[in-house]
Amino acid sequence: MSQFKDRIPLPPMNAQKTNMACHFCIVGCGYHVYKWPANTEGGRASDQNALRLDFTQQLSPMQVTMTPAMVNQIKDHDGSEHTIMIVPDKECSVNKGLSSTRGGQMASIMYAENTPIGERRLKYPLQYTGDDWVESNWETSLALYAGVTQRILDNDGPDQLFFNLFDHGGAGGGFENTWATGKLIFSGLQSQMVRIHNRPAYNSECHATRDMGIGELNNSYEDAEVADVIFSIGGNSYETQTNWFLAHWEPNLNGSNISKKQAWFPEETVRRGKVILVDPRRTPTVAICETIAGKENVLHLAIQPGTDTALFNGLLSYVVEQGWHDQAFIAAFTSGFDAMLDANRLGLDECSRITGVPRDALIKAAEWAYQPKASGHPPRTMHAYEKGIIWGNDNYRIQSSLVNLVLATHNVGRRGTGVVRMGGHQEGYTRPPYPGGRPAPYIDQELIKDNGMMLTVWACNAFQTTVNAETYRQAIKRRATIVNQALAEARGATTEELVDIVYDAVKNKGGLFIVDIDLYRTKFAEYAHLVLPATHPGEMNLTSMNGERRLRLSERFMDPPGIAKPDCLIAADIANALKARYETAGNQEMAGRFSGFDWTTEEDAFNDGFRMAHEKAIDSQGGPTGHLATYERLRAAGNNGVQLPIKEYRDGKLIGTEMLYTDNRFDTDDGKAHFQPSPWNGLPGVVQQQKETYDFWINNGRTNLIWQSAYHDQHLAFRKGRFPMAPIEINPQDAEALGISNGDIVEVYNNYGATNAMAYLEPDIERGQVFMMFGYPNGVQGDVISEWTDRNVIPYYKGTWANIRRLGSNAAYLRDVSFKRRRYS
Ligand code: MGD
Ligand code: MGD
Ligand code: F3S
Repeated sequence: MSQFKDRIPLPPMNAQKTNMACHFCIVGCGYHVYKWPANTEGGRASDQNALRLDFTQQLSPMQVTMTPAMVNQIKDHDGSEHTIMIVPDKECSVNKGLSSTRGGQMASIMYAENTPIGERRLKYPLQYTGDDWVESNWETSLALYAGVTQRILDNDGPDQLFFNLFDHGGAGGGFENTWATGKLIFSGLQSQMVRIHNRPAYNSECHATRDMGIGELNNSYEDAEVADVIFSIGGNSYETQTNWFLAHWEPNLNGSNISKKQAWFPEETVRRGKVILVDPRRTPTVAICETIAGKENVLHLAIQPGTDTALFNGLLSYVVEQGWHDQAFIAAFTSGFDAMLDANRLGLDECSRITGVPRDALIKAAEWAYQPKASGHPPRTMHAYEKGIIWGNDNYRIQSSLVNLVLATHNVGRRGTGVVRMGGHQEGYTRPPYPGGRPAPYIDQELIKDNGMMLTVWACNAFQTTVNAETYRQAIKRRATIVNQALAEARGATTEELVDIVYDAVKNKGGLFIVDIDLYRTKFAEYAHLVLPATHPGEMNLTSMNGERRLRLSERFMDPPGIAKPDCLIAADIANALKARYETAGNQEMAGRFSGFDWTTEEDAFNDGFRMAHEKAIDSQGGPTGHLATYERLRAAGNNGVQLPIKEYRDGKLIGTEMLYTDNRFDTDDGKAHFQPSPWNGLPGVVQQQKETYDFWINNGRTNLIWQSAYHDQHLAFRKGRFPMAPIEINPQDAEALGISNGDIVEVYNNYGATNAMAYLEPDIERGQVFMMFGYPNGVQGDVISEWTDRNVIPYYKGTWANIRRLGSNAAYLRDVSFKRRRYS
């Protein structure tokens, strides 16, 4: 935490200045990092500080965004102390100088001694002795890791080696780290028993749209600025992709962008942007859109949970009846339209009955989004979706229905359109091909069924974030304890003897040997046997791309805590340790599988992976010219980076691609976009049964202030103080019926499990529904979610019903917590 409470120190003119894309959400806002010797400061005159702003006079509004949370004091390994400032970059086209409540605190979450974050960051490898933790070193830890791995691999094969593994960009991801882990696990170990950090199998969140030929990040943020209509489905963008919303939706919705639209589309009728939001909940985003755009330009379709497929099929059927589909485009560039329409046709009355959306509102949505404009041109409608349908009722089917509607109305490949994920993290995927099939194995269930001997948990925490989480935790804890009991008997054992002991416990007794690689000792790590300390952006160099495929390099500017290492180099260390063991054993063939990790820096991993990926036909969106991106060129490209795929390197600049599919060639074998039948089919059986049994739909997701499982936030008084427990928003009338007041602790329970939360009375929540923050350390919503998945093992996180009862209140919470509404009204 900054030592400066009364003022913000200014960076002196000679402060070191580097680039950093915010490592939290997909938007990847650009920031500058200033670093200078502690106890020196810049002056207030514009020629005395590195911001080059004149603080001797009142600055104009929004000239700079700068708060005490953007400053911290750090110490490097050589003992030198520095002040750091991380402020948003005005020249970055992504955020245009804006920060969010999450990114704006990046300086505060950097490692600094004598702060809560500093105390809790992992500094050294930790080893469990069976009943206690001891600090260890890399050599001993890697010897144990490689020893157990080798024993299992040789005797039982790769499918006994399980992984919970990140696949994204930003912190705990990035091209360097996905490549290194992929090369270790898929090429070296050749295990298919891998799940992704946020879902229980190795699959895509967007199988359907990809199968139809459309990658999920196909436009630019600028397209949201010039769209006639933004059609937002299952997203709460103000809270979850904040600066995409503020810097790009808002200028369209508040009408300030009309001249830009006129310049882009001189032939067409242009108007202030309208927004349609599909969400069973009246989200803070809906409320804010009404303030920005005026209620007359906002249409909130408060559908019944899980009925999006019916909505899109109904809209499509109506649009075709009206003749608003693009027949020429369909004929020339797509296939399967007629068969799809036959399967999906749904009358407007039936659509209204299923979705609960009034017929008039359905017609209004269709007219706004698809009826030709006065100039005769079809509207430019950008469709943006996120977890409300990705974790919705049958991911594959919903996405098929959505993309069918988009294709029929040609809302892809034209500026001002696009059918895109709003996104979660930044992207940063580049790996050798996954060795398993599709559907991939349901890893959580395999572990619950006592399969697998070793589990590596890498930059994720399923204890707080998976489905059916209570059952999952019970299984893992039970199996971890079997190994603990064996380890507790080992006294004075060498590493090889420990390998024997662990192997016996996992082979013959049903145990599970667990290794967690993280920044912190998480709830999951508490049940691990080895914990390895990783670094995050700022302590390492890292490349990622944002939601408009913008590739940037976040530069290392400080040393990591203790002997923590970048994930890519941890993966390399593991590979090298295995290689050495196989060489010692005289097994050159196996040693060869772990070769090619002679890296010393993150840049080596980048060059081996992202830059060479094109030659190995790997899905990195780097395209055939990925090799053009070097660290040096990315450093020069700054926070605006380059939008992948890169077209060329010309005049000292990387030239990228703003929009995909402008040539109407899609990512299929025949180059055509493929319609897919996806008729409405109701809720899954287990979920329908819950709905009939319990009183409340337990809707769940994110809140502006908290990032994911709160891995940093839980250590920050400002965040934890705001939410001491997972908040659950409930309608005041429902609350009254259950005797619940603001701040009461409630239990949420059903046939899968039970969890606690803290009640917030919120009139915008429908009766019979609640909204609970997911993944919190103090109240895990996943405990009450069923194990149901779609055909590709994508879960239905948003679909669970349960009962709620009041447990009581906590006087300290009541004293400290604010119950002010979070909605604009
Ligand atoms: P995170 O908090 O993102 O949660 O689920 P997880 O991925 O399990 O976990 C990141 C972990 O990595 C933290 O422990 C953090 O300390 C660590 N970490 C951060 N940076 C680094 C790094 O650089 N290196 C290493 N080694 N570790 C690092 C999130 C998941 O939850 C997501 S993304 C989604 S979309 C799902 N959403 C969802 C939902 O909507 N509802 C419900 N009920 N459950 C959900 N679960 C899913
Ligand atoms: P969620 O809150 O998970 O966030 O970003 P979002 O998808 O915007 O869910 C969005 C909405 O889905 C909710 O408002 C919910 O009411 C709605 N919903 C639930 N069921 C249905 C349904 O059946 N149909 C429809 N149409 N909607 C439904 C997620 C994104 O956020 C992700 S994936 C990550 S990893 C990041 N995490 C994150 C964070 O942890 N905190 C903050 N503040 N921002 C984040 N940004 C990213
Ligand atoms: Fe960070 Fe920008 Fe998202 S500041 S959390 S990337 S909106």
